[in-house]
Amino acid sequence: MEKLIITVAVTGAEVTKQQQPNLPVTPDEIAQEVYRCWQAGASIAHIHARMPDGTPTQSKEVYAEIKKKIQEKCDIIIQFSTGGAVWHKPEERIQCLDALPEMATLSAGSCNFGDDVFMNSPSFMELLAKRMKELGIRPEIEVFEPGMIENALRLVKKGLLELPLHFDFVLGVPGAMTGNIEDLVFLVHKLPAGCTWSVAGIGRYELPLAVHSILMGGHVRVGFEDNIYYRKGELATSNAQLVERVVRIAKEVGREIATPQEARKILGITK
Ligand code: KMH
Ligand code: ZN
Repeated sequence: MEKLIITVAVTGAEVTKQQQPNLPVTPDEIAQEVYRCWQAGASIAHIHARMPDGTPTQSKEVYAEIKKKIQEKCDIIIQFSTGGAVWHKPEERIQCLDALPEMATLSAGSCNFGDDVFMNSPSFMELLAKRMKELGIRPEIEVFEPGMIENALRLVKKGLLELPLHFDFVLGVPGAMTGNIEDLVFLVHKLPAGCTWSVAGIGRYELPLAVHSILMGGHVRVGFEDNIYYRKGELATSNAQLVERVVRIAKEVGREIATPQEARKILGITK
């Protein structure tokens, strides 16, 4: 089996310091937390920028500062979020690409998101795909619902994305697809041959989906963006604690952990 790529989503756009006191928010805090996760075995850092007061921002300047600070510490693959927060406008969301991450997310459709709607119109998806192609940024296709795989393949047909793609199944968002094992198995079977995939289980879905992905040959995303607990009723002490658990489980079942350089090779990133 391919080595395991662990993505850590350290901050997200929704979680607050009130909910999780160890949430990294400033560029220094984010870079330090990413560094600790890299030491623990993460090979991709999924980044959302925040203003000093914790408000989510898609400012390219803040993203550039985070990138610089991470790169001073380690060689982890830096992946920026073009998803931002539900209230960010498309023109704000796309800005972070100008800070030239190695990877960026491309959410492949719209869905309900808690009490909100996460909007990704066909024209915005096309714009994101075109811009990433121009800038040589490797997209990660975010899938919250099965139809989003078809949306991504439509972009392939239009020549805006190329196979094999890397997908991330974000499962358990209230309002979108749940994160039961049969949901994951169903999605994996819909992917064209040669594509790679990871799974980000939200809340209580994080750990069981990670374990199944390890056994199924997929990859894993963990972190405070998706889940702030270590176990029911017990907050995690850091994102690194969540990464360390995945590393321990993977090693126990004989799945080796990919370094960032090995992850680049698996994902077809040339650096
Ligand atoms: N914050 C969500 C509305 C992404 O990073 O690309 C969208 C999100 C997806 O987090
Ligand atoms: Zn995100």
